[in-house]
Amino acid sequence: MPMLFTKRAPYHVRSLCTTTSKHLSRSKCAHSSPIPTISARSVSLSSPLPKKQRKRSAPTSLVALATISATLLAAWHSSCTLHAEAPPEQEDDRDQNAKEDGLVDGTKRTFRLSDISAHDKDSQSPWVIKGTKVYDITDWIAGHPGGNVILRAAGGSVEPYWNIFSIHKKQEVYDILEGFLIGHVDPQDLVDGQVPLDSIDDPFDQDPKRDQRLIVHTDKPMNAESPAPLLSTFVTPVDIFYVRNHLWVPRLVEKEHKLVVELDDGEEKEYTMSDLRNNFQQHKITATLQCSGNRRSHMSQGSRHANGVQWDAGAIGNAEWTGPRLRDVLADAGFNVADPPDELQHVQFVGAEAYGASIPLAKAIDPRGDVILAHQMNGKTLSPDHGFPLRVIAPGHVAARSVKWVHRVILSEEESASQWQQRDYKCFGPNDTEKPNWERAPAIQETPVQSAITCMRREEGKEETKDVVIEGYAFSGGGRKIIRVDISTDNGGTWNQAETDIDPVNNGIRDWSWKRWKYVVPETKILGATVVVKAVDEAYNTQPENHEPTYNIRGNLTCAWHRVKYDP
Ligand SMILES: Nc1nc2c(c(=O)[nH]1)N[C@H]1C(S)=C(S)[C@@H](COP(=O)(O)O)O[C@H]1N2
Ligand SMILES: [Mo]
Repeated sequence: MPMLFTKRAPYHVRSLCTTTSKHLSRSKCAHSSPIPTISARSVSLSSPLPKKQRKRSAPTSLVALATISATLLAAWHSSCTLHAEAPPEQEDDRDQNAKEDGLVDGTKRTFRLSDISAHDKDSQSPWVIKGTKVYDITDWIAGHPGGNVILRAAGGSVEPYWNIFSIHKKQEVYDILEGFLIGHVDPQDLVDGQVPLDSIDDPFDQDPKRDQRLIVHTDKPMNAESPAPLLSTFVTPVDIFYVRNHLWVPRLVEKEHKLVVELDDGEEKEYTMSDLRNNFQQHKITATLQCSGNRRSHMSQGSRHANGVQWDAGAIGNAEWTGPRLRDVLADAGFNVADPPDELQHVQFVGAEAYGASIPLAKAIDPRGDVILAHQMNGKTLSPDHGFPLRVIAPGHVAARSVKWVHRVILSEEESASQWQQRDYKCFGPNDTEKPNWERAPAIQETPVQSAITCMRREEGKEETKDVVIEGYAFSGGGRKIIRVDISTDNGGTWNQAETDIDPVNNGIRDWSWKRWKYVVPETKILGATVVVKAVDEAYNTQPENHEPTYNIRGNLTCAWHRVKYDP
């Protein structure tokens, strides 16, 4: 039986502190203030197709459907455990007749919702509903580029899924589906001519509960950021670590979880979680994850509206991650990490819910690249939102490449074919807003230098002198150290340096963690003033003064000076 859609009231979100980029005050760092109700929104992902498909073998039936997206080809890897093992089911005669009749004229038959729901993912003949039409997708599954992911919808409406995988919303896909039409939903089960909402499967209904302090931008899928003032510790607590999900949270069982490594010759090697924990040296790295969209709202406010979730400065966090090196696992699987073939350039990762991304092979096999397959975050088993039981951590690279719920690693000549590699996480010229050339822009990997103000508060015990402590983070991609953090309390007219030796000193060669900084100033000096921060990394890269030069329609990699007015 499909899970039922629970008619939940929209989330009421409360957080300790609401920070906005324009306005951040002492009082806001200290106590709670309610945030307005945020209603559930369904997020539609951009969709057109990447031209190149990854070179690898595919079932022959797939060729016939090759016009459907390479994005779903990536998803195709994600699902191998969902079906096929189910025992043969006794179909009732009516179903059989319906199917036969359907071949002749599928429009004549009607089915009760209760009958349709029996044709779920475990059934021998899975059905889906779209609108009020019923389709038997049994013969589509083998060839469906998204593979068994479509079975998630079996027994109910396919629409909630196609709202997520918006790539389906086009005529050629509808035409394929039409070939599987077997009838209509019985009018007795319709309300106002439609399938009632409460019978529609909600892909998100197994999502975990989240900490109420997170600032929720969308709840299905969950996109929630840390309230900036809570980013006040070197290691960010798991509960308030930002959550960025494109889809639902797959509920996985550690004992059953397997990681498949697909080598360049197509050979596959499988690892259980216990193999990964016990048969490899475990590494602990402290690394910052930053969403490509962190501070996007600052770009929207400082330049023009940029598409995507309007994150403030809290789509970033620093954590301790533990697991084996990807390099060691690849070597164990039989890959020559010391001398890889030239044409192999990428390592693709596939998440169990269908997300996918890739990193350059050079990063994956660099002994100092520290790419790990993490099963722990801050010393504890990963939480469902952050990738339980296994996720990639590719430190120094944009967080979109640190694939959660990873269950497949593929060595390839090509990047991941997913929309998150081919389209969403790229930048374009400030002028390139109408029809950006997706193929020309490279996928974001290492990230530029960044800094932000997270809190301004009166120093404790210094009430008479009324010093204000300004705090924040600075971070750069590629393991480049932050060498300086510059602060201005007159909107960029004059500068001083912030204190940066707050956190443990990194003696390693690369710096995967943010550097927190602090600057203390008499309150009288900054009342009504605009405080600005900019950072410099070891390559002497720094941040642009304004948002316009780095404006891009996707709002990725916002990194202009962060300006906040002090107005207690
Ligand atoms: N499987 C999977 N991995 C994923 C994502 C996802 O939606 N699914 N989101 C990516 C993006 S865009 C970001 S910013 C990080 C967020 O990681 P977090 O939710 O643990 O903070 O995960 C990345 N890995
Ligand atoms: Mo992200």
